[in-house]
Amino acid sequence: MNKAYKEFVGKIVPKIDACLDHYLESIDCRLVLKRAMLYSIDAGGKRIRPVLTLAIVKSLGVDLDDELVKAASAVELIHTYSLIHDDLPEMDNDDLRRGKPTNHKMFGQAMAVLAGDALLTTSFEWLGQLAIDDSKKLVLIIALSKAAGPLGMINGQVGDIKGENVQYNLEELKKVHYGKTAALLEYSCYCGSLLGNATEQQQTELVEFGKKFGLAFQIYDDILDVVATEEKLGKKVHKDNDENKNTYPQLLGLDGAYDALKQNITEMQKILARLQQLGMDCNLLSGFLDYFKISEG
Ligand code: GRG
Repeated sequence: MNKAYKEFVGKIVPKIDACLDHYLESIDCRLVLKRAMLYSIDAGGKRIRPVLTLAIVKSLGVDLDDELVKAASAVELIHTYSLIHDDLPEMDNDDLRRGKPTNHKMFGQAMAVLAGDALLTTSFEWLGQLAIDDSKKLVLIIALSKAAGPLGMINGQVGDIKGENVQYNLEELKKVHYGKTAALLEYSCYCGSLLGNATEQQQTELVEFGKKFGLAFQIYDDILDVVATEEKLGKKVHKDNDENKNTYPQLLGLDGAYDALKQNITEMQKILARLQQLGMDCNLLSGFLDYFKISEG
């Protein structure tokens, strides 16, 4: 495990957690709504999206402060809303998430929908309130809207639902994975490049890194659904197969899925090498590649 990455995660995740809790606690709304929002926010997520943003900002030589932590954490609200809605009976119908009862199991379906809606809208409020340059704020708000909306995550989810019992080809599957998973991770890298004042060339590479990381992240998620246990994942396994979902193992076989994952990892390593040549210290960012434990295959 990359030491710089481990130390960074150990220090930054508690700050992200505290930021999320502090601002959500301060909202003057019905207590049950606040509890439902905080339940899923505090349910043990890895915070990989804000961590990625902040790792990029730091690697670009900018000191992290509370405002930057808030800027980076806005995407976590959207990620959490997407999981709450994805778990609903009308979508994936899951009872367990991160080893705990899903939001609608705790608060009922109506409150789960509303808690998700509230997290989604609060995310944009946070970005709008940031004490950073107005033009940067606007660019971030548009980028996050695109990543989370019908050009990104929502489109991916529709592709996922419409793909049940329909065989996608690799290009079609990549598009679904891009929307479902990579769009938010790509945004996280874009956000980091903007807040860290990356050059245009660095920004292009960082956005590509996010896209590849996101695709690898979803391929790995597909693989885990086949090879991992419910205990390890904190959610049901083998669901993709049971629901006839389009996944990398279903399309390419398990070995083919591992090969695709390895190819993405190699491409990410090449991007990091190019970023290093562009003057960025990529030691911390290389730690994100350790997330994929391909030896399990
Ligand atoms: C319902 C609008 C709407 C969108 C749902 C993102 C998504 C679209 C559904 C969630 C289920 C899923 C397979 C998402 C793919 C991305 C993924 C692997 C999410 C899990 O992300 P982690 O591992 O979660 O970062 P933690 O628990 O660490 O926060």
